[in-house]
Amino acid sequence: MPVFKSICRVCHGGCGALVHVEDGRVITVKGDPESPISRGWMCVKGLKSPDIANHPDRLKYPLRRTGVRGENRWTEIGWQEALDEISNRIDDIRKTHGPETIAVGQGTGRHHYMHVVRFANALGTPNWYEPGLAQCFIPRVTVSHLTYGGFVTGDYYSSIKPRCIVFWGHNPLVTCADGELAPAVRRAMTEDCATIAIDPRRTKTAKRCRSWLAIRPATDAALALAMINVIIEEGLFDKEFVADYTTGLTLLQAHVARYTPQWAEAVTWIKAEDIIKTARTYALSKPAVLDWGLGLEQNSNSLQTVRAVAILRAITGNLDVPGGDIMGMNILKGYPILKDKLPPEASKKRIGGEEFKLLAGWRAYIPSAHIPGLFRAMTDGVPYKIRSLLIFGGNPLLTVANPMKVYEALNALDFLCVTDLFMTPTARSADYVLPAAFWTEIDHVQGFPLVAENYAYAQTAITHTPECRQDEWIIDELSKRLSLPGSDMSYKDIFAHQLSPTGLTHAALAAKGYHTPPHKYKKYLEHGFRTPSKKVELFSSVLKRMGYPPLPEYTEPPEGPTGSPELLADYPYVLITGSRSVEFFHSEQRQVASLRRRHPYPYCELHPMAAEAAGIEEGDWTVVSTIRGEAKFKAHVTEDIHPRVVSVEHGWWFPERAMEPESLWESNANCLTADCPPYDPAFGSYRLRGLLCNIGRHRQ
Ligand SMILES: Nc1nc2c(c(=O)[nH]1)N[C@H]1C(S)=C(S)[C@@H](COP(=O)(O)OP(=O)(O)OC[C@H]3O[C@@H](n4cnc5c(=O)[nH]c(N)nc54)[C@H](O)[C@@H]3O)O[C@H]1N2
Ligand SMILES: Nc1nc2c(c(=O)[nH]1)N[C@H]1C(S)=C(S)[C@@H](COP(=O)(O)OP(=O)(O)OC[C@H]3O[C@@H](n4cnc5c(=O)[nH]c(N)nc54)[C@H](O)[C@@H]3O)O[C@H]1N2
Ligand code: SF4
Ligand SMILES: [Mo]
Repeated sequence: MPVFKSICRVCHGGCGALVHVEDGRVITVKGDPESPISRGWMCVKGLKSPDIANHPDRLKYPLRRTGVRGENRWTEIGWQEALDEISNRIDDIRKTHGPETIAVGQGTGRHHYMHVVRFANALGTPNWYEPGLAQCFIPRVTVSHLTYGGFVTGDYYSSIKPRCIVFWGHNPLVTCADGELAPAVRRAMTEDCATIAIDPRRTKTAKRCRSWLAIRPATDAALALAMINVIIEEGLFDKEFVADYTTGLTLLQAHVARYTPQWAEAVTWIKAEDIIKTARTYALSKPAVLDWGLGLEQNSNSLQTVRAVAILRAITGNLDVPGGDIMGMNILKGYPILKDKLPPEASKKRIGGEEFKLLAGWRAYIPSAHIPGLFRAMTDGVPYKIRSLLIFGGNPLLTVANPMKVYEALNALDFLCVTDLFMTPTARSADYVLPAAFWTEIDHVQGFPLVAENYAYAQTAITHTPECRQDEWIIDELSKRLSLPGSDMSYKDIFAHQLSPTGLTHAALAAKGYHTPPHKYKKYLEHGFRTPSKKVELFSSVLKRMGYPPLPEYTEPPEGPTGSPELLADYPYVLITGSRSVEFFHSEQRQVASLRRRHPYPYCELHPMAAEAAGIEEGDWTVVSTIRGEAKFKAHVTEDIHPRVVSVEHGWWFPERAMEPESLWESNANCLTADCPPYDPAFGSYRLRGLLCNIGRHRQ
């Protein structure tokens, strides 16, 4: 049986895979022991790739809607017909109403991510989005750039191992997020390493750590500020690095004086003595990695939370040292996203641009539209009506807050086109549905970890599902029909552009597997940090200029025991949503029997004390409610969660009951979350974690 080497992409990806093929179909997928990163390991989703690739429900032909919206009646059509008709509709709308009325959406971290951004720019619409962004990764990426001039990741690859790792709102042993693969993280968690997890849940990662700090959700900025206070007051900071390579220590010192560990204890629910101990351990055990995750971003104080945490790395001198937090090498040439093709007057029309400057303004890392505003503009027409949405792999009915509003918005569109692997609830509302290629069916070049790009790999299409096409091909075909700028350069031409600094061709890299040049440490010694002062900006000159607080501040979560005490009697628990499980990627794979058997129901986690108070037992169906709505989950009663916190899974729909409209809301975590203000003032992040909820037994 022929075996091909490739890289799994069921999640953000990165594990080396050996793909066994028979009659053009993937038969088995196994870990590639020669991968320098994953060394033969793959998670269960990756191993079950054949069950996804060959699933009978895979979309196989372009579909045109024949029934009313959502009725699920379609005609199979050919690609020529589909592409001609779709490009005609897009052309009509852009000519009649303006290109900004066409929104372009996609899912998280897919192979075609940058190609979608390129397409939106070429089309002349400022309104592209993906459901993470302000709620995921963009705060970390942007803050790293503002503070240090580049993105950082933990150095899990050096022969010098970290002596301390802090996992902050992050569970990489389950999530392998953004190319930080679990086996590399696990290898770095040696006996001599002081490992600390800051998380309201004792996760798989936390269970392997020496200490677990069960923080109150959305109060991480308070903890980070108190740790900065201890490190400065006790003189534990790296005096040489701080003096030579940072600006603003004196201002920072005065600013954090009020954020004492005693103050933070009341805010965060973590004892002052534990805060002091954690600060000392992190500052004194060098080198140290501070590995941050999504737990810091899904709240309305995301900028300042991520900034406070980012500063800890700099004052302890852990930046770009072996075994510390390393600055990305960015070994690939930047993707040609045709930024210059979006006229300035079009950029000004971006929804949210005036208000959320670090998400949607010109200074944003990749400017995108504010999601709540975008969906509102589909129904309300404010500031103007969004008439069309083209989605390349995204399921906003499950992954965006307030799905009932999203549903209303999708139905208010003149034109919706969705490209996906499966007929999702979102796709069912479309006018056209296009069948996407799976990861074994694509040609691609990718740098990893995402944004840092310290190594790279290439994929080639190994198998083929007859009428399925990779998203980049679909975009190129639409671009040609619309005569968009850049349509003379295909996605395959772009491989050479991306790889030009490496001297490799796509074919050579695909044959070689990974390109892992040695990491250059302390790059700042040559040309400083890429910030206006060429130093790490503890006091951010950019934020000051933009009118945001230049030193990190704590803001109480607007909904919570302190922010909204009037709600406490009815909603006594703090809610977090969306902690990942290994079997599923967001709303995906619920139709894959081998994975669903391992995780058949949506779960909520609650502490035995909370369960007892509500009369709930392990396995009971439980209703979780907030002031916005309710959803149903099976109870998992566990001591591995703070007694006052309830955690629910996100992304749940039931493909086996897809035609029952009510089933879409039944266990949809986003019926509980908040798409309404207040948002983070710079990113517009809305609240998916750190809300108030109640729990009760579900009565049939
Ligand atoms: N309540 C709550 N909501 C959340 C979160 C949370 O923690 N809590 N997390 C948020 C975060 S961080 C993110 S990033 C988002 C993710 O949100 P989404 O990206 O919308 O999530 P997915 O369910 O992965 O949707 C992707 C869709 O793309 C399809 N797909 C997979 N591969 C391909 C491909 O190659 N091409 C195409 N065209 N389609 C493909 C899948 O079948 C699936 O239907 O969810 C957000 N939503
Ligand atoms: N299997 C699988 N892997 C995935 C995904 C998936 O859906 N499934 N999604 C991918 C995506 S898009 C992303 S963004 C990453 C996310 O990857 P991670 O950041 O590693 O993971 P999460 O599980 O979303 O959240 C991390 C932890 O934050 C904790 N948490 C919640 N609120 C708070 C808080 O206020 N403060 C603190 N300190 N912690 C808090 C949760 O309990 C959770 O354990 O995972 C990626 N990988
Ligand atoms: S962690 Fe991601 S890349 Fe690795 S096997 Fe699992 S799904 Fe694939
Ligand atoms: Mo994400």
